[in-house]
Amino acid sequence: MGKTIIISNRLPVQLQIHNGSITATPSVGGLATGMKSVHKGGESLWIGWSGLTDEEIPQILAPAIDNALKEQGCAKVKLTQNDIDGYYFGFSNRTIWPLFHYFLEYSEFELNFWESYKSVNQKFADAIIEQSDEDDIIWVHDYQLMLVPQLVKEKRPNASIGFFLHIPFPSYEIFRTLPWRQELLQGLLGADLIGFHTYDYERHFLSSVRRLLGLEVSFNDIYLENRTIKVDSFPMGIDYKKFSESAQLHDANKKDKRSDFQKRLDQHKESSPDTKLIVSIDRLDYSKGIAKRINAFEYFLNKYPEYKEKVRLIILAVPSRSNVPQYQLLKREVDELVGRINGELSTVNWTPIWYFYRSLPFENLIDLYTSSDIAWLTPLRDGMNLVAKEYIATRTDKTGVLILSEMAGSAYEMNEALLINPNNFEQQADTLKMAITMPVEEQIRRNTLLQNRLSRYNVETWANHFMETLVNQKNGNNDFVSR
Ligand code: ADQ
Repeated sequence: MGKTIIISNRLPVQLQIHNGSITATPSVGGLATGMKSVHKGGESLWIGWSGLTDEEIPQILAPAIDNALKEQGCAKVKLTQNDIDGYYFGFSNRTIWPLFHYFLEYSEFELNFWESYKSVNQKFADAIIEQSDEDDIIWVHDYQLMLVPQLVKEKRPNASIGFFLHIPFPSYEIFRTLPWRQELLQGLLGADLIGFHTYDYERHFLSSVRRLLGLEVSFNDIYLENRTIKVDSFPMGIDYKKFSESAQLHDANKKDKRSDFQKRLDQHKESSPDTKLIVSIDRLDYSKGIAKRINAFEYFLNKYPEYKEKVRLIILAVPSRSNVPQYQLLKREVDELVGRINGELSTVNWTPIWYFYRSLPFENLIDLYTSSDIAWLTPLRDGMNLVAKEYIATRTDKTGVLILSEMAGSAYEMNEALLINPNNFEQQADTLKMAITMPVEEQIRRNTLLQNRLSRYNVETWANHFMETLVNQKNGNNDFVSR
């Protein structure tokens, strides 16, 4: 068995050019953390885009950048601004993202975007082919790179190729509206193992393979002439230990060690001990249902006015894809909604919504999770939703209530949360009331079960499970060929 190669759109490092010198710092995102056990120094390689376009990299610094990346076990794919506009902001985020999240009306079927997607996927495949040997294990991540498995398979037929989709795979009725539906499926079928977060996404994918390509599918195997492809669900976990230990440390911190953000939250608790804090954290993305959540909050306050001044909604929205028009529209909508509701309902002692539009450091994320009585997450569609899992992991005393949309992949594993339909305001108003009044013993009972499950199937288990299945699948196929 050869080395392991991981491929994702972005490398798990932040490059900084300062006064002609380069620094590459590892990023702390969920995927980077999850792959830690797979991406070990010296034994593996991570290929992806560095975050800087060719135009942004001074020629003279190119070798230094390559060296800095190499030290982190990374190699970059060279992309131009034009590539990023067409492949990333175009096809990935204006065609596939809305379509796969069931926002058919936002999905743009632009030939130029598609051409760019094909050419950039080829660039990724070329980089892999250049850096790989025959018997390597290659793990490709996510919707930006769905053509890569086939492009690599053609040149590296003996490599083990896995693909994992981090977003939902839509039902056949949605997927078939895409003009390049066959090409995308063919691209994925270059893999030996194709993974999804949930059994439903897996089922939707298999149904599209059967109906659009007419291939033989049995249970979760797809039969090709000379090999079989395994399709399975691998629900992604979190770095449970990191979140629970950070929360314990946070709880132990004395007053002088608390962050300014936490001090403000403490002040709030002290001045209004009866007011419940409800938190929601997402990228500012239309799939996360942020505007609907704000409307549902207003509905709740009108239905149960006795909770005015007794609850506060904190919305942390992380800026995302802000040069895609739909995201700009959403930003305006959320700004206006928050302004209107706060304007109409605030009193001298109370502002119903605290809205932060920014990315916060990890320690403030922990401040928010640990200080909030309720987490309210309402995606209209979400591949998994790791925030739901992170909130539960930080509840060291096991109190707290999670209200979670049924449309999130994580809802399948988190039955003890209060599951809601984000389009049903009546149900959400009643559920918020239930969460506010839930007895502590009931909270502890639910969170104990959730924490046990999340700590067992964490992100490392997830990555190892995928890798083991990939290797087994490849061994099985080798037997198949030699029979
Ligand atoms: P996302 O759509 O980004 O991920 P999510 O799974 O919730 O959604 O992950 C967000 C991550 O960002 C969390 O780990 C969270 O801690 C972090 N984060 C959020 N706000 C932050 C802030 N202000 N500052 C710093 N960090 C912040 C995509 C899919 C999901 C799928 C994941 C993983 O859309 O459905 O769960 O990939 O596969």
